[in-house]
Amino acid sequence: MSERDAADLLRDAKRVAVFTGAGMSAESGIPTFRDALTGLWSRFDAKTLATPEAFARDPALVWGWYEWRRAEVERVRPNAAHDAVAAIEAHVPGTVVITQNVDDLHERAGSRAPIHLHGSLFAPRCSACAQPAPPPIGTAPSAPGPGAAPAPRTPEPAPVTGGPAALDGERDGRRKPPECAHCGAHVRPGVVWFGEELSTEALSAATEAAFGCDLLFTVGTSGLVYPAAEIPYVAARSGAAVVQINPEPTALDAVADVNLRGPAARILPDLVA
Ligand code: BJW
Ligand code: ZN
Repeated sequence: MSERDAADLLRDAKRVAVFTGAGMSAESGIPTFRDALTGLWSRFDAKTLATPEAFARDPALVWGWYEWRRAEVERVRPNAAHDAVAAIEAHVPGTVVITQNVDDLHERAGSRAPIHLHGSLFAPRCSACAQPAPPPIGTAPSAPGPGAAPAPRTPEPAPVTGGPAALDGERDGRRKPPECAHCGAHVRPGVVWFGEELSTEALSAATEAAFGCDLLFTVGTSGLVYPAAEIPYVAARSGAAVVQINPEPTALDAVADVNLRGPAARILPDLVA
């Protein structure tokens, strides 16, 4: 099946779900995780930065890394794929956007209430009492230096030496996390790390949307991370058509009725044109 078939499916759909991953934001300039040369996990070690154990071991390293990523997201704009998703929402009432992304680019493109399965860079909370904390303001550190992770294939961004980022005990992109106003414990990034449970509310809402849709787009995700990667299977099992948009083959190829190979910012706008 072709792009034309996918556009026909969209035209006839009554309830659409759009399941997105890091590839959705790639053309805004935000790196994916697993792309071989440019993915975050090719430059940084997930175990050292994206687990609860990492935060317990070195909170300043982990907080600094997420602050750097938050600042990168703040510097970029939604791309044509985010705009196209917002256009689908505008044309097909009841469309649900389910994202694994921790950026806010869907919201900034006009999507109303995307479900953030893996949390958000903009919703920090207390690591002990879970109270939400105010989003940090001000400059962010550069990416962590050699203490953070090996850089097997590409060089890391240069570590900060001196300047404003060296204030408050910072070095190599480290930044001391704020303290919770309620209990004094460290504030942590509001994202879902490996080995952590997803929000029950978010996962239930996503599962319900996948179960109830007649068309699901899976866009820019490798489909390797569970339980999020179940979502297209839930849709397929309930009888929905599944359309995948990705320049590369993925683990979700088999569940997709239509595989459109190409960048999201080119293919999605064509479907809604
Ligand atoms: C383009 C493009 C363009 C490029 N256009 N496309 C079952 C089997 C095996 C393992 C497990 C399992 N169930 C659970 C696990 C363990 C684990 C897991 O899945 N591990 C696997 C990796 C092996 N899962 C967990 O740990 C989860 N928790 C859990 O299971 O808890 C259980 C529990 C129960 C009870 C008590 C306690 C616990 C949590 C997973 C959390 C994932 N977190 C991260 C980091 C978030 C914070 C942060 O941002 O730092 O989420 S990891 C990372 O992967 C991030 C992403 O959301 C997620 C998915 O990545 P995504 O979006 O697919 O990106 P990539 O890079 O993989 O793919 C990008 C794609 O884009 C590629 O295909 C490109 O081709 C494409 N692309 N340019 C379109 N222009
Ligand atoms: Zn607290």
